[in-house]
Amino acid sequence: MTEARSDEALRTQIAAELDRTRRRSSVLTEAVDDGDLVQQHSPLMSPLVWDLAHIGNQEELWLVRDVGGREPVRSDIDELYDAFRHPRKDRPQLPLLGPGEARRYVSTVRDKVFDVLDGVPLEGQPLLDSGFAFGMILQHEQQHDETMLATHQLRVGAPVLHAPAPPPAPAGQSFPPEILVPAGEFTMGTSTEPWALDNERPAHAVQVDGFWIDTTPVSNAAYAAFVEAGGYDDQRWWSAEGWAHRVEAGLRAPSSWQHDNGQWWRTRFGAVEPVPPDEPVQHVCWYEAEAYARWAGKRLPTEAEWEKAARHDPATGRSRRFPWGDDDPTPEHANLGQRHLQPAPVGSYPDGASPLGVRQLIGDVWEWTSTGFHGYPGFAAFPYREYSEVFFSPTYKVLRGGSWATDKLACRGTFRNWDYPIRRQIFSGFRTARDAVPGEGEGGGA
Ligand code: AVJ
Ligand code: FE
Repeated sequence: MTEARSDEALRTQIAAELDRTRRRSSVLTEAVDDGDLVQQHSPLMSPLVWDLAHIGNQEELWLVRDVGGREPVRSDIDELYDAFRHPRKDRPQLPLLGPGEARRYVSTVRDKVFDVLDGVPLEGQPLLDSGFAFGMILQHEQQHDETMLATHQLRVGAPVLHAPAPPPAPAGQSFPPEILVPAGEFTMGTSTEPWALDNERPAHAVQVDGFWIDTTPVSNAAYAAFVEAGGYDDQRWWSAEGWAHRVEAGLRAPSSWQHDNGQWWRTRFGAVEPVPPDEPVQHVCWYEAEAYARWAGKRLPTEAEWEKAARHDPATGRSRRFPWGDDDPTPEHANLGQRHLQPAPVGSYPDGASPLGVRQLIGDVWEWTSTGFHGYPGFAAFPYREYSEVFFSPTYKVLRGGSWATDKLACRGTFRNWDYPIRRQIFSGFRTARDAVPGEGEGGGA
């Protein structure tokens, strides 16, 4: 491929991804009426109309003004859509753009962005190399699409979003419940993935002791056993902060579960249905995940353990982009991109397994790790401190792997998400791990 050809291909790809991503944002904001768009469905979330105009405002700031060097479209509204100025709970009271104005605004910005994309070099400075700024803004919109979906899940009312259920897990397969990852060094993070965000960089060697990790995320059936064994009433399984939160928030089961007529039901995007036993549990907070793990005689994996399980190839010693290799995700690898509106049953996606056979690390549910959000050795904020650096703190816990609601561009083996340990409106689940006993995990590396 000549350079001119590959530059052209990159521009075409960026344009296609911008269109594809905006179609999803449109579905999520056109599914409800104007009243629903401006209303706050939960104090944890913004009104959907805020997310929409905020998507356009970030795009304007970075691509129209910074990369494109163009005049502002609307410099008067920057302050309204600055996430650091107004907490989510206060956003409905702001003089926000209305639904029609917000739609016109994002489309005016987008027209200018296509014009900028036509003329700007996609190399020569870090913000432009490989189209990074466009990749960053695409991922930003996709992240807000996932946030808007969490708002839809909290919204009360008749269902407005529809999608086919994921296919059942392949019949007749067998796999061990947990997998041994031998001790040894691996490469964590990346210095080469073109659209990786600052907190994923740089690549660095990490020594990891041998450990066992669950082959799949923890299922609803397994989690219900914890609930029914009285797990929410037994302080032994909870950390001090976890127990205090359990009591104060009155937690009894995952968010959206109710027990009725001898079985568990859940509300999913406005529809009430039995909790499917084989699906990964979701809408649990870090404290619940921690308590379940302790009850099960396990613990949460560290972030390094999770990434080693997901990326390390023992045959070559290198780290892959994804568990299955370096190829971009397809529907055979993982449940991503809001193709379905729920996780796939545990044991799905054998083609997406890691070299050692760990499944469903990418997609389905975000997985809580035991690790606080921090910068890797050699971290440098890029292109702005407010994406990651200002959140580096042990009070934010790292989640990995993306959910069924995460776009394939906004998720990879190195991608890091974070949230407070009490949050569970996100599509969060987990898997458990335990130390290898001496002798089990030795000799695999070093
Ligand atoms: C990476 C998901 C924690 O939603 O707060 C969106 C992504 N940053 N706009 C968030 C983000 C700025 C971020 N998370
Ligand atoms: Fe944002």
